[in-house]
Amino acid sequence: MKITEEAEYKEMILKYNFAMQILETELNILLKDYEYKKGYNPVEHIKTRMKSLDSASKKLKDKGYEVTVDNLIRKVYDMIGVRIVCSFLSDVYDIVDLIKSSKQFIIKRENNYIDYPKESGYKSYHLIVLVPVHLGERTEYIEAEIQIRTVAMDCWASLDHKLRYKFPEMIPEEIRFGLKECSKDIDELDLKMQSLYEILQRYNN
Ligand code: 0O2
Repeated sequence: MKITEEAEYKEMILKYNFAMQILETELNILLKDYEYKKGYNPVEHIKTRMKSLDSASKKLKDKGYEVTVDNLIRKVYDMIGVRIVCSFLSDVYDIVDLIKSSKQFIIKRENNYIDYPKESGYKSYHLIVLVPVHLGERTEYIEAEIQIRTVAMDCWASLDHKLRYKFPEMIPEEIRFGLKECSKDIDELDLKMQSLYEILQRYNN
């Protein structure tokens, strides 16, 4: 994928890399502090990535926008993406509250796709945050998307993602139906695991 404003794109990526480092550091501090205070680490794993130009360009085109640096900045909210995968449902909400309580980010938008799943069956909690990057005298606020979900939701999303690659035009109806059924099964599994976790906590107390 070609972008004509090469210098602007390079400058944008430089700043986005700064923002990604700031975001990673701040999340690390928040989560380590939480673990120290609660004596419990709610995170199974974290993945941070910068969206490729190809993938961002495709997203712009799919939405009917021209591929320009300005549109990458204004229309692609997840150039920087962080995925936090937790063991239990309650961990997801604890982490959402933790991030919302941080003075380092501004919460621009939140999408609760757990209580309100997407049509596909996709479930996850999304926070779009603004990360302040101090560049000499000025501060720029750079958008990043944080996805928080359980291991079970992550497993579903990973399969769905693979199928979207396999069937770029349209996932066959029987597979789409199967995926929606799996999404409901995952609901049940997460609720059962949550109950077991609560019983375990009672034993610990
Ligand atoms: P990738 O490859 O994961 O980066 P909008 O807010 O509606 O203007 P956007 O950004 O599509 O536009 O928002 P949305 O719907 O909240 O989706 C953002 C990201 O959530 C997606 O990024 C996916 O990572 C994930 N997601 C949303 N819906 C689904 C789904 O049905 N299945 C899976 N597997 N993931 C989903 P990208 O850029 O689409 O993909």
